[in-house]
Amino acid sequence: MGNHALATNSVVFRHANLEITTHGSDWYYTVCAIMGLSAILVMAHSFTKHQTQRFFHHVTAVLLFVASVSYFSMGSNLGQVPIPVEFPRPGSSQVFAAGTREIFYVRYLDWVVTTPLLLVDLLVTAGVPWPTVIVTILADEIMIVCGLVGALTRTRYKWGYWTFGMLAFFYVVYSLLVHGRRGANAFGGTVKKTYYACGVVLVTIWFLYPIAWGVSEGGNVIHPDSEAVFYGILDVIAKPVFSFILLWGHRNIDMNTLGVGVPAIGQAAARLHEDEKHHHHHHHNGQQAGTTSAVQPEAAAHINGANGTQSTAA
Ligand code: RET
Repeated sequence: MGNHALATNSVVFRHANLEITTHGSDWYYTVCAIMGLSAILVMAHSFTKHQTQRFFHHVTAVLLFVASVSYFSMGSNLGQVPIPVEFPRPGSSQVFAAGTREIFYVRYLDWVVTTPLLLVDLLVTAGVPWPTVIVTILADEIMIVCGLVGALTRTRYKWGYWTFGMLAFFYVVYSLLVHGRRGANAFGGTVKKTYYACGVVLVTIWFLYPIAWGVSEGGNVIHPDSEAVFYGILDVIAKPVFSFILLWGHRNIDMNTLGVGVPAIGQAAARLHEDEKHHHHHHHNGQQAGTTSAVQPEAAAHINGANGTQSTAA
């Protein structure tokens, strides 16, 4: 059973002179499988957590599924468009003056959905306030759209988009280094450790993307098969590896501490009834509960009484 994707999809739209080969296709399908299996593992693991404690599992599973679909597209030689190159490089053994290069715009559709989710994973871990999260995500979206438009541009003006993208990227990094770090330091403990571990992976790996772009869509230096390997390795570290470190770090963090404990259906009503029954002899046990350092004792008593995982009242 060989890989016939290239031949089958050669009839879909137009094709560049310089395209992935079956090797590139095989590799893209391999990464597609890694992303898909990781997503399934994350979903399976989410069932070991209480219903209210699955926020990061769900965000992470979604971004892994989206990446899997994007890699399916690229393995199938779809989600691409031929673009004339700025530098044909006649002497190059990699791109040999092919003239048009295959640009996978589907890569950017993936990133425009998944990079904000990765930022949510990291910034919400540090308890960063939502207005800051939204502004950081906006900068991230600008960065990705600049990368897309630049990749579709034939002339040297493509580097203008790359430069604007870099400016937006610096804001994202600034936000992680300043706002995120401040939040993580305020929590200390496991939250801080997890934020720093994942933050270092994210910032170092993300810095390599503009370089990959510079030698692929930008400068037309490396073959689309090499581009597949370059981006593929980055994506496996930026998504599955990053996610596993993050979720491992979250094994002992209470979602209510971070404000993303999702109430089970009917729980709010149940809590109301409980409160009405017990309001005569209210227990102020928030301090002793230990896991809810970020909430006021009053609020902590309510949360502990209702979420079923660490009820010390009753
Ligand atoms: C572009 C070109 C414009 C300048 C910059 C870029 C950065 C892209 C990044 C992408 C990250 C992607 C991830 C994917 C996960 O699988 C758009 C290449 C700065 C940082 C993390």
